[in-house]
Amino acid sequence: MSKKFYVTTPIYYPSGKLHIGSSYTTILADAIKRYKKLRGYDAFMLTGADEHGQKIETVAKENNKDPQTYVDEMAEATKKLWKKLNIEYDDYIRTTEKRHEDVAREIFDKLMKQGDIYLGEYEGWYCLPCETYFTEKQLVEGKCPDCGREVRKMKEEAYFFNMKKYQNKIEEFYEENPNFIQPESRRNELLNNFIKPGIEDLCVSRTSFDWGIKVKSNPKHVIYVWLDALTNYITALGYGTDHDENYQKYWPADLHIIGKDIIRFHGIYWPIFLMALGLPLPKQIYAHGFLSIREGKMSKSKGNVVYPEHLYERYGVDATRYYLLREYPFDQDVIFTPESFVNRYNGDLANDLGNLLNRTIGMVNKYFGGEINVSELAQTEFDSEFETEVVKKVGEAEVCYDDIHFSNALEKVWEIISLSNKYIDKAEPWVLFKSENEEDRKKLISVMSHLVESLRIVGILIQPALPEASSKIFNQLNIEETNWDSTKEFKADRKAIKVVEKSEPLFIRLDTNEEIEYLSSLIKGK
Ligand code: ME8
Repeated sequence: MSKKFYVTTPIYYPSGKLHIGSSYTTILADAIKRYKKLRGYDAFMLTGADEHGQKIETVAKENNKDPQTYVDEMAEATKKLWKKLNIEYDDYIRTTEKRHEDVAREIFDKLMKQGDIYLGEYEGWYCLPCETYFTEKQLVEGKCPDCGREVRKMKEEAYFFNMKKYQNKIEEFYEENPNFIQPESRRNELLNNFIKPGIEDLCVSRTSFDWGIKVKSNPKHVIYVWLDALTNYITALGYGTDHDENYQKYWPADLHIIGKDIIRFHGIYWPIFLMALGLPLPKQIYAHGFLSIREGKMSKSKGNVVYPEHLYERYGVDATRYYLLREYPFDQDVIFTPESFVNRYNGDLANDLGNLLNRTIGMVNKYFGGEINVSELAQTEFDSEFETEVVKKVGEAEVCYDDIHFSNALEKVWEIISLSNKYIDKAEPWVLFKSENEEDRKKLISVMSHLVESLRIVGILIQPALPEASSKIFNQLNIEETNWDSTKEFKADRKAIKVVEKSEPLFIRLDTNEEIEYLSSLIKGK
């Protein structure tokens, strides 16, 4: 039986349209799932929507909709977006679904019965018009940080989770599993700033609003949105029901992908909830940095948000995926700039990769009428070095993919592309073509078959990130052998070559100034 790999994204709040930040998280999860599938894993990807809570209730009201209608519409729109971005998720969980609500309610009940959740009193600064509690620290000059009005100290009955009980257990777990949180800097931050100083008990119910899962034994309380939301990772798999095959097969998650904003919930509370339930903990959590623009945070009210539609409708899905996966460093924030987008597109995609394919197909047609019998090839002096270098880069790319360093993995793949373009310049096929010598003709066959083989390898390596471009390469070069392991051996005479008559450009070159202007207009704001 093949090994399994379970990867998740956060379940996003449907409080507004999703921008390219959340698209990145989802694209990364999809690329990882595709990669694992290529490596022979039985890979399962989960995404979904976090549909309860006061914020959603309020936004629905602002849209003159009841919350359920509002979240239904948002879920449809989000699923459409993921389809457009070629996200191959296996399940889409919504916290308003019965399959989730029933199990989340039981989980809360169980935790209460076994004494992990107790009834206490919540005290904080309450803003009446906003119906929200704030801590002292959150107040701005003693007033509500949202509306600026007076707040008053209020108390209400609330349930709490006894986090303190798990203090030692979680610390031990962190010590024993140093790779649990990636990148390491975030792990250390969490451990030193939040865990070691002492974890406070967490308030896990609210009585101030209605839109949520009601506590079974005390329905004036709704379950705190994070306890509700985090359990999605197991409820989606059928945990706690009599059809829990997916739970049995896929849990524990191999990787939760999240943004750095929600690391505390995933790195501390989620493992503690699981410990309390006696369930295995996820194997790894990867928290990526945040995407912003030069001016700072993208913000709807400032009107300077880049939505994924802006990119994929104009530049294609693969270019959008490539940009995000290539530009995002593993352990830092990233800034979206019009210049970097256009450079990546024109430089990496249109010039380097697009031209390599285009040139190769053009030459096979011009020199051989589109078909070559590769059994007649004669090595050129550049071949063996080229082969060795490509195989080395394949190995390096693989290590990066395994470590979820996608940007570095793609960098390695582009090094293969660059080696291939340099190989053309060195081998000078146009000179070999002009020669009357039979040996030169055989060398020309070798050059062409080396180029086709390197494109075959590139086509396989880019599959997780650029699924469309990859299949276009395979189609245009008539390539059948596309399994990952076949990239480890450079075999120029794999198969007789037969290419399309005219190559279809993978990426049409952009007018740099025009596109920079277009992209700049998106982030100029109101
Ligand atoms: O937090 N850059 O949902 P959410 C990069 N419902 N990524 C970004 C981003 C940015 N500027 N903005 C958002 C929630 N993200 C909860 C999650 S999970 C059990 C519950 C991405 O809609 C990033 O992945 O606010 C971040 O963690 C997530 O969206 C937050 O999404």
